[in-house]
Parts: sequence; structure tokens; C-alpha cells
Amino acid sequence: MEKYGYRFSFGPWNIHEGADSFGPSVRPSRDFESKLAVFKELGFDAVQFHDDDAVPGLDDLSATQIRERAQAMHQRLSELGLVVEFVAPRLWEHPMTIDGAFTSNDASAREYALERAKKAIDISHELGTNLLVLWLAREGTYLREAKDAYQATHQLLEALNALLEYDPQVRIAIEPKPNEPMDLAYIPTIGHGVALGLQTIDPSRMGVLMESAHAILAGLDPSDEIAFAMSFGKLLSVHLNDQNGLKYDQDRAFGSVDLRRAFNQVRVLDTHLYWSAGMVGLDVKAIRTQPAPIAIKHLRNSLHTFLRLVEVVRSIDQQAVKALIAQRDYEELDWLILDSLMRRQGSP
Ligand code: 3MF
Ligand code: MG
Repeated sequence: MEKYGYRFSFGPWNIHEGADSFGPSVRPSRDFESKLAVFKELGFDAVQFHDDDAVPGLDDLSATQIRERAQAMHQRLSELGLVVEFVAPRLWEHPMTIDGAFTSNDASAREYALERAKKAIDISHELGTNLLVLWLAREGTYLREAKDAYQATHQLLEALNALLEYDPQVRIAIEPKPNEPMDLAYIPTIGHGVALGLQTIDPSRMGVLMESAHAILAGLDPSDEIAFAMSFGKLLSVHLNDQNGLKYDQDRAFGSVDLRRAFNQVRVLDTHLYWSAGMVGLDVKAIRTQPAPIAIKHLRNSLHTFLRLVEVVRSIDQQAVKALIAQRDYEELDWLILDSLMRRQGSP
């Protein structure tokens, strides 16, 4: 499989049991070792981790125990030729974060969140990466009057500064999402994420992770969100997937809802040489109907769709595009793109 210089990653949660808000699991859990086999089988290069995927039960472990378990994980990955792209503290499941993590109204909960994020940084060291991803899942409100958004913005900034100070090497990518689980999140878009990073004590170590479905839920175009971040050198990672309109977060396979929207994400990434610095991360879920043995095809499809779209992007006659833009013949340009998307490309 020609990968055109791209490296691919996903998190173990992309292979999941199919539970949703209205029904229980429909597939048995796979143990971590068998998930690792899927990375190899499908041609992925790197693993994205929640802190407790790497070190289960870390809240009850000592710093030494955490370090040793992370080292063992790193060793296992090295044996398989896999690297780690990032670690993300899971700040949304613990009882201490019910009312928010860094923006909780309870000072002891804010303290817990900061300590937990520091542990995630310690784990990232052992796993050989300096990238920390912060999906600020519960930083927002169900009830607007319950929190002060002005103060919350400063609380987020203080937390980021504390983490940048804790480790002079760490780079932090904020993963914005406008809603779910909260009604209204404080950092809903890439613009908010970039702006917050610029206010910290070290903007050079701050950036964002753009997730397609999150941008769509915010009513924005993922390719423009990518371009905005890339134009300032702020795109540290991506979660490519797809989303059918403004409803619950779907994490559909990349390009499975809107192929042209996927094409445009690949177009921006490829044109601006994303492959030379970043990894193509996927955040996709198999639909609930899929039985366990085949509930990995969403990953295969997403990776192959990405590579096929790289071929489409690179096959487009840029001189013809320029000429059509100069003539302002945008309908012809529209056809050129549609025609390119409908042509049969060689399969990777
Ligand atoms: C939620 C998400 C998360 C984050 C992950 C890493 C389950 O909508 O997208 O995936 O990407 O926790 O930050
Ligand atoms: Mg995500």
C-alpha cells in the first residue's frame, strides 16, 4: 500500500463495544493486545492514548507504579514497531469532574484535574511523545447561570500555563468540540483553541487538534478549520471522521457521509505538506449493527479513503484549475472536481 509519506494513527477506543445512550454493548470487548494486532493488520503506524488506556487505574497508583506500567507499554509497542502519537488525560469520567475539570466550581475538583493532566504528561514521557491532547469535554455548561464564562476562560488559561510550566518539553493540542457531553462548551472551535493558546506563557508549544465531526457540529467546514490552524503552524493533530448533519456525535468513517467534504480536508492537508510533520489520526466508530469480527472495517475504509483522495488531489490539473479561477468559470471548476471524484482511481 502506497502511503505517500503519510503516517496513520488511531486510539484504542476506535474499536468499541457499540453501547449508546439507549442500549448496552452489542460486541464483546477486545483486549488491548488484540487491538494492537489490528493496528498492524490494517497498516497503521501509531497509537493515540487516553492516559488510562496506557495505564489502567492510574488514579490509584503511585508515581513509580505509573512510570513502570507506562514503560512496559512502551516496550510492547516498540516490539511491534508502533509509536505513540499523543496522550490525552481522560478528564470526563471521574466523579471529581462531574461539574467540569479545570472549570469546575469546586476548587478540589480543579486540583484533581490538574494533577491528573500532570500524570498524563508523565505517561507521555515514558511512551516517547511530548504531545498532550486536551479534549475539554466537561468544560462548559448545562445551565449557563451555573458558571461564569469569563472566569472559566481564565481558569482554562491558568491550567494550560501550569501544564506548560510543569514540563518544559510538553506541547499541548486543544481538541475543540461545541457540545456533547455539555450543552455549551467553552472552547467550541479551532479559532477558540488557537486564541487560548496564544494567551499562554509559551504560545510556541500550543496548538490544536481538528476533528471533522466536531467542526461540522459547530456548523463549520472542517477543511477551513484545518487551513486556519495550518496557516499559523498550529495544527498539531487531526481526528478525521464524518458526521451526518447537526445531531449526536457520530464518528462515522472518513468520507462516508460527504466525500467532497473529505476531499477538501485531504486537499488542504496535502497541499500544505501535513505529511511532513503530522500524523493522520482517525476518530471513527463502527456502526452499532456490526458484529465484532468485522467491526474494524470503518478503520480500513477511512484509511483507504484518505489515500484514494490523496491520489485524486494529486491527479488534478492545477494549471486547468488556475485557468478556470482566472476566467471565473466556477461551474466548470465544480465539474472538474466532481469529475475527478467520480473517476475510478487505482486502489491502494
Ligand atoms: C470526543 C472525542 C474523543 C477525543 C479523545 C481524545 C473519544 O468527541 O472526539 O474521542 O478525541 O478523547 O482527546
Ligand atoms: Mg476526537
